[in-house]
Amino acid sequence: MTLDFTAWATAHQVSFEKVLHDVLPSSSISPGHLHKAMRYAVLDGGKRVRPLLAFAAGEMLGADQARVNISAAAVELIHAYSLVHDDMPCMDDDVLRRGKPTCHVQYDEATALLVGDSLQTLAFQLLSEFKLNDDPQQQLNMIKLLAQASGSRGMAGGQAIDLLSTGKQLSLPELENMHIHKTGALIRAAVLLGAQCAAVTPVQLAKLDHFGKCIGLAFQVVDDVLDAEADTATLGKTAGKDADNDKPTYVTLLGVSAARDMAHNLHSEAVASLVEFGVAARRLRELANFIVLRAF
Ligand code: GRG
Repeated sequence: MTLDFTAWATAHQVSFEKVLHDVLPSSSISPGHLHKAMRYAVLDGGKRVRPLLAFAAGEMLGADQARVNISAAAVELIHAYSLVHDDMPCMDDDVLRRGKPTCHVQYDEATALLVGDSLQTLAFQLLSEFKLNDDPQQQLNMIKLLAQASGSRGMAGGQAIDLLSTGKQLSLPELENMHIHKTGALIRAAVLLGAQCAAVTPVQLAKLDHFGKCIGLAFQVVDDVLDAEADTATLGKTAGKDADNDKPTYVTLLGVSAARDMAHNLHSEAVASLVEFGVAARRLRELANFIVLRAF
């Protein structure tokens, strides 16, 4: 029997929690305070969208589940680090994340900084410690991919552009450039890292790359719509933050209705790039639906 999407996603979310539990250092190991804070930032929260994308891509191509677990964990650790640093007073200065106090509020700023640093380096430790592909060159490509996606030409660079853009009027291409880096790069990497645990062809990788790019941008457009429309309790983070911080968003630039249209168009483009995978791409299609339709 094939599981419906919710059952499939829930099963993965539950088993992935155990993977994260195992890869994070125990709080009984020194320095226990830092390890406890790392676990606080990663465990028991989040939709795990990036890991689910890695699982969907990996399963579609017949990848070994244990290998995809490690790839997915590496991406989620980078994501968790970015949230911890983004919430700090020197950046977004937020007090609520995943329905609980942010890391620097629960602990302190210095600990939050070290949590982010340690989660980031743990991600690369995992990618280099475990065998993820029979071809060592492919595994090196995976490490490079995550480094590029999270560094100054990826997520961190997007965050830098974001910080500079506060209070400024950005054009649509400028806003797109910011989000392709800040949010899109890691989502794209999640798809590709899941796929690269299998023997994927360059043509397949290019199709998945396009899927990841479209869905990564759609994710941000939807996030902007939700930020403008949903309440704090529903989001588990402070709602209306972008407007309060005078940040350019798809909603401020286009209005809610056109932002939704844009998300729909990106969704269609993403799904179109899965055609050659046929029914095997079912989970990726369902995830695309989930990412975009959560704002409708
Ligand atoms: C600090 C280097 C550095 C980067 C920060 C990702 C990021 C860059 C900041 C997060 C701020 C933000 C709200 C971005 C918008 C989209 C986004 C990434 C939302 C959070 O991701 P979800 O919705 O969160 O997947 P959960 O909690 O479900 O994992």
